[in-house]
Amino acid sequence: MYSADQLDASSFVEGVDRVFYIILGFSFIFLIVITVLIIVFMIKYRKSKHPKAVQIEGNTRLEIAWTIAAVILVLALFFIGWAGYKPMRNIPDDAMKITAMARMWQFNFMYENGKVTDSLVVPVGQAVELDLIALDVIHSLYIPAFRVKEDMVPGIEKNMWFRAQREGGYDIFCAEYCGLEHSFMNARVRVLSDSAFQSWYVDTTRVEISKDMLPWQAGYEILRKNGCVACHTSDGSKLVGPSYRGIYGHMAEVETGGQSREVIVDSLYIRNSIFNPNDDIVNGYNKGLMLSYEGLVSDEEIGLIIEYLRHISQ
Ligand code: HEC
Ligand SMILES: [Cu+2]
Repeated sequence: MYSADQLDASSFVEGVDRVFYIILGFSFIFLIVITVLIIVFMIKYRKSKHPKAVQIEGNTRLEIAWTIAAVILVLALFFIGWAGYKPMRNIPDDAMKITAMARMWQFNFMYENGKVTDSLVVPVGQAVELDLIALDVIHSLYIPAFRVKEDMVPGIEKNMWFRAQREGGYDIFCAEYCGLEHSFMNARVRVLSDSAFQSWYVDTTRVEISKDMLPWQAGYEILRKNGCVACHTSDGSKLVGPSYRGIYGHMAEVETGGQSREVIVDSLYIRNSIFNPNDDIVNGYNKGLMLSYEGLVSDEEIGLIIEYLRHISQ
């Protein structure tokens, strides 16, 4: 929800809100004028007063007047809208670049120093450019509080930028219907002070795991942060992919290069399932849905994931 204190969340709020309220104002004026005219005409030309209908021929002057008035109005709205939109397309040269990746049903953000996160962390006051990559289907990155939204289309290079002006946390939504769990495809932007951002940025441990977590708990945290839980459950029920429950150490029926075979689910198989998901397709599931996590999940993290899978398979 927006509250008044977020009205300066980004430098675009003013321009976008101005157009919005001007258009809303015009709509309101027209609503009143048209409604009043309808009522006046209904009373003035009611049947008891005007028993015989009169045919009125065109009025050239009136028609020219309303055509010109409508064109001026629409052009004025266009230019006000354009003035608000143009700065959104002029990305400042000093903008900090972050790659935003979308897949079903998770956003990830990759920083220039290799940091990968599931929430977008940015410094206050600094221009940020997001390079948008969709890995599977069309998504759309929408930050309502900043008044920015841009489609993410597979195979097309797109970008967007903003300058956050107030420290705090704001919602990110996927604004393009992208399948089963689209409505849960959201994330957060965290706007930090410059010094807080710098100390966060230099810490390149990939997953923020607290010291008192057991390895299997850390493993679950990694599954959650990478959005694996959107497709895999831990309670034995089927989702988009097979459940994690009980798979470790058991046999899986898979199709490898068109051939059915049985494999034992061990560390090697799990690692390969994460980096090359389409090598072995588990029977009853579809190929091509799970994308490779190579470069996103480290070997160390896979170790923790395996700890978790063992834990829930005992
Ligand atoms: C978009 C949905 C989706 C996401 C997200 C996803 N997977 Fe999968 N996963 C699947 C599907 C579908 C299969 C079955 C087909 C196959 O084997 O490729 C699968 C198979 C697997 C298997 C083999 C399971 C078995 O029973 O043999 C493992 C292990 C696995 N995924 C781990 C992960 C991990 C770890 C992540 C997150 C880093 C992840 N998956 C994210 C859809 C997904
Ligand atoms: Cu989406």
